[in-house]
This record gives sequence, C-alpha cells and structure tokens, in this order.
Amino acid sequence: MTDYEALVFDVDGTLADTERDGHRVAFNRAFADAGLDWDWTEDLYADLLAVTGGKERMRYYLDRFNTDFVRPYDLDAFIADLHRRKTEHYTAMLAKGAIPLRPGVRRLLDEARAACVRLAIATTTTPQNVSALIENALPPGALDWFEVIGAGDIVAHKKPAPDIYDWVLERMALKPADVVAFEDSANGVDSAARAGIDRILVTTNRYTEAQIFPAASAVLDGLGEPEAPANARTGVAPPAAGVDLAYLAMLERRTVAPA
Ligand code: XBP
Ligand code: MG
Repeated sequence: MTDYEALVFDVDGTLADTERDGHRVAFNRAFADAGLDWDWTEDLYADLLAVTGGKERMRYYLDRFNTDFVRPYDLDAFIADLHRRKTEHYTAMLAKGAIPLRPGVRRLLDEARAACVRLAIATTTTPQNVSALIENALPPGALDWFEVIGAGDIVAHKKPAPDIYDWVLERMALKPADVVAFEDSANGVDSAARAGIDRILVTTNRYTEAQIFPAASAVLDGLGEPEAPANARTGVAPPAAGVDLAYLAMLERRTVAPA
C-alpha cells in the first residue's frame, strides 16, 4: 500500500505546539533568573522564530532587537548559560504535562507502528527537550518508537540547512525518496527539501500559517481527527478521519528548489 519506508517528524510546531506556551515562556523565565529585563512577547517571538535554535535565536535578538545591551566579554558562554537555564525550565514545564501532542499525531504514530513503517525525528531543538515531550505526552518507552532521533547541536548547521535531515537519512540508510517528512515551518520545509526529500507534509500553526511552502506536497491546518477534520490549503484534502498512511501514499512528489 505504501511506497515509503519511514516517516520523519519535526518536533516544535509539528508534533506539538511548543513555541508560544513552551519555549517562549522558558526563555523568559531564564532571562528573569539572570536578572535580565528581556521580555519575549508573543509578537516579538513571531519575529524571533525566523532563526531556529535557542542559542542562535538569543544572538539574533541581541543583533536585531536589543542592540543597546552591553554584551559580556564572553558572549558565547553567557548565551550558553542562559540556554541551559532555559532548557531546565522547558523540560520542567513538559514534565508537568504543560504541552500535549497536536491532534492526530498519536493516531498516525499508532497506525505507522502497526504497519511497521519506520519512525524518526529531525529537529533543531535540544535532545533533552525531545525526550521531555515524548516521555510526557506518549506512553512509557515511546522514545524507542523512534529509530533515529536527530536533534540540536549534533549537526553543524540548523534548519533551514539540510544537515539534520541528511544525518537522519544516513543513519537510517535511506534515500530522500524513501521518506515522508512532517514540518510546520518554512525553515523546516527548506531543510527537508534541501536534503532532497520530495514528500513534505506541512501542518501549520498560528506562527506559520502565513508562510508559503512551495516545496510542500500539501499544506494542512493539522493532521485531523474524526471529530475535528483537517483542512487543506494546498494539495489533496485529507480524509475526514484525518491524515493516515493511505493519504501519505497519495502525496505528490515535489522537487521545487528552495529559495
Ligand atoms: C525549533 C526551534 C527550536 C526551539 C528552541 O525549530 O527553533 O530552536 O524553538 O529549542 P524546528 P532550543 O521546529 O524547525 O526544528 O532552545 O532547545 O534550541
Ligand atoms: Mg518546527
């Protein structure tokens, strides 16, 4: 029925809506801990999401939005320390069950596992954050559902660079044409497309719904559930019961070069 070997999932914004009420809040708590008056509002954070990776995002904030800040001598160490605190806050929030999976994610993972479709993760977020989400939003042992977890600083360049998808594909010994990638953002789609993946399903969220995705096979507002069907912005409409393996098998292959 399927002509793909594996499903490769982004995490932030795709498996769960982690940015506004998760990462953003954790950054602000770390800033407060350090006695900084930095306040990443929901609107500012929309601009900051142009850059992936928390450490990279803080540097971008200083370069673009807080140029008066008197930088410490060792800015790298300063940012690394803030980021460690941010990760502690973020994982503590997830341990309390603060962020659920997006609708349809659990259903699709279960169907894929039952059909022996291989699963992997390709994300820019820190590995502890992936574990915190999977361990708290899925049953015990669910980390093992994912054959390969590519996350954070294990590659030199974060999305939109292709590095993390290249890394995952290499470890799975798969070709780009063998997988379907799931993304929520233009940076993520560019990363997958630059790695040569030609089937990318986008599920947008409030931070990414205005973005354009020329390389996506379809752009939906979610994976959908029987009681809450998803809508298509481009591509084939998903079944009323939500995106399933049969739907993924019908996705158009697209090889549009990223801008
Ligand atoms: C996710 C990110 C991440 C998180 C923060 O992008 O950009 O950086 O916002 O995570 P994508 P860290 O979904 O495209 O992978 O602070 O752990 O870097
Ligand atoms: Mg994402």
